[in-house]
Amino acid sequence: MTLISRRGFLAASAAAAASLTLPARVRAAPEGFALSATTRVIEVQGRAATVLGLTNAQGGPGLILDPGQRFRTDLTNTLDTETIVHWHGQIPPNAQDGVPNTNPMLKPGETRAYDFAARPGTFWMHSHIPEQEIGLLAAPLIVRRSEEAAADRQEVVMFLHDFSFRTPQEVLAEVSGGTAMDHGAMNHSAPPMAGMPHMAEMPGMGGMAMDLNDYDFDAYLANDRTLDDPEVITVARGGRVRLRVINAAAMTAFWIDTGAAAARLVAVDGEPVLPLAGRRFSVAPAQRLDLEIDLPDDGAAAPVLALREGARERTGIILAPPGATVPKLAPLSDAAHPPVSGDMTQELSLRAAAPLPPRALQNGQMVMLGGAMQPYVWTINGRVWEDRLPIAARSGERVELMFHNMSMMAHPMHLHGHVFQVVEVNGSRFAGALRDTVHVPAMGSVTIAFDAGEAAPWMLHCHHMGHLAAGMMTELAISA
Ligand SMILES: [Cu+2]
Repeated sequence: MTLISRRGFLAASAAAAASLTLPARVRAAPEGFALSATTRVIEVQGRAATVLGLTNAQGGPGLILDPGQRFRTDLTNTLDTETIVHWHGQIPPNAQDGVPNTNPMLKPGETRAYDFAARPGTFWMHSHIPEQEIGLLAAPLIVRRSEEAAADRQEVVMFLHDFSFRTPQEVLAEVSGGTAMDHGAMNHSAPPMAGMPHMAEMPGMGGMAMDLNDYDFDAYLANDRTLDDPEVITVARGGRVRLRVINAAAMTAFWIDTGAAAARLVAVDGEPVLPLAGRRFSVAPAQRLDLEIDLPDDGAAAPVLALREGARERTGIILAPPGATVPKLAPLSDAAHPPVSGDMTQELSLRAAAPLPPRALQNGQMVMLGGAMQPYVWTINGRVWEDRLPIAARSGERVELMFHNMSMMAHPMHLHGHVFQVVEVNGSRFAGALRDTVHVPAMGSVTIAFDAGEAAPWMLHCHHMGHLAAGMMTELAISA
C-alpha cells in the first residue's frame, strides 16, 4: 500500500491506488482518529473470504501519524464478540496497552478512547486474542519521523499475513491437535531429516532437526493479496522507496527478497539501526523492517517478495515504474527457502543507531522457553499462562532477561511496554538492535537489556499464535 507519494508523483501513484492504499487524508483531524474492529471481505485465490480488520474512518487499514502527532483515537468494536486491540511496540500507559490481563475487553458496540505519546517508526496494531489475530484483526500503525517526511522517498507498506479458509478456531484445533503437520510422529533425536518438509538441520547442532512451520496455510498475503493478483505500486523510474515491512503473520517467518533492487535495512521494529546493505532480510512474526530501496535505472519492475521459510510459498508486491512490464510470478518458488529460524547472521550484524546508555545491571534473570509438538504445549519457565509465575522487576532497574530456548522451534518473544536491546546471541555478547520482538533460535539463547518502565504487569510472550494460545505467555511484573 502506498502511504505517501513521492513529491511530484501524486498523479501517477493515484492511478495505481489499490484497495489498501492509505491516502494522506487518513491523517487525523485535531480531535483524533477513529478506528473500528470490524469484518471485511477480501478475495483470495479467486474466492471471497470474510475476515476481520481494523479500519480507519475512511475505510482503509490502520493509521498513519505525522511527526510529533499524539496517538489519539476512538476504537469501536463493531463485532458481535468481545475484543481488545494492542498497539504493538508502542509504550502507552499500561491501562491503554490493549491486553486482557489488565484492560477490560471491549464489548460489542463499545467505543473506547486512547490518547498517548506515539513512538516514531513502523508499528502495527492487532487483537490480543489469538483467534482474532489469526483471523486478520490487524493493521499497520505508522508514525513518521520528521526526517522521513522530509526525505525524497516514496513510502510503501508491505503488510504480511498467513491466511486459511478455515476458521481460526479450526486452525488452532488442527495445530494443537497435532493433525496439522506430522511433527508429532517424528523422533526429534533421530538423524537429520534431509528433504523433510518443515524440518531443517540446525546449524552447528550435529545434524539435529528443528521445526519450522506448525501449519500449512492456504495462502500468504502481502497487503491482503497473493502473487496471483499482487498489488502493483507505481514508483518513479530509478525511484527511491522506503519500504515498511510488517510481519503480521500468525505463525510464519519470511525472507524479504528485493531481487535486482539494492536495499539497505535502516530500522527494525521501528528503531533505527546502522544501515545494513543486502537483498535478502529476515523477519520473524511481529517484527518489522524498514528498507531503503533504490530502484534500478533500467525502468524494469522490481518485485519485492516475502519467502516463507523452509517451504516454497511466497508472496509480495511489485514496484513498477510507468510503462514497465509487470512480471507474472508464481506463488511457489522452485525450491524450498532456507530457514529464517536459527539463522542469526542478520541479528548479529545489527547495531542500534542509538544504543542503550551503559549502566550496571541490577536484575538479571534466565527465562526458559520450552514446549513440544506433542502434546502441543508451550511454556515459559516451565509454566503455561494460567499457571504463570510473573518475572519480577522494579521500575527504573536495568534488567537483562536471558531467553534459553530448550525447544526445537524458534520463538519470536515480545515484551510489552518497553523497547529492549539485543545484547547476546548464542553466547556472543554485542550491542545489537533495539527491538520489541526478538527471534530466539531453537536450542539457543538471546539476552535482552532494558530499563524497567511503568510499575504494572506487562505481557511477555511468544508471538507465534499457536504457541501463545497453547500457554507461552507470562508477565513482567514491575513494582514501584
Ligand atoms: Cu513460540
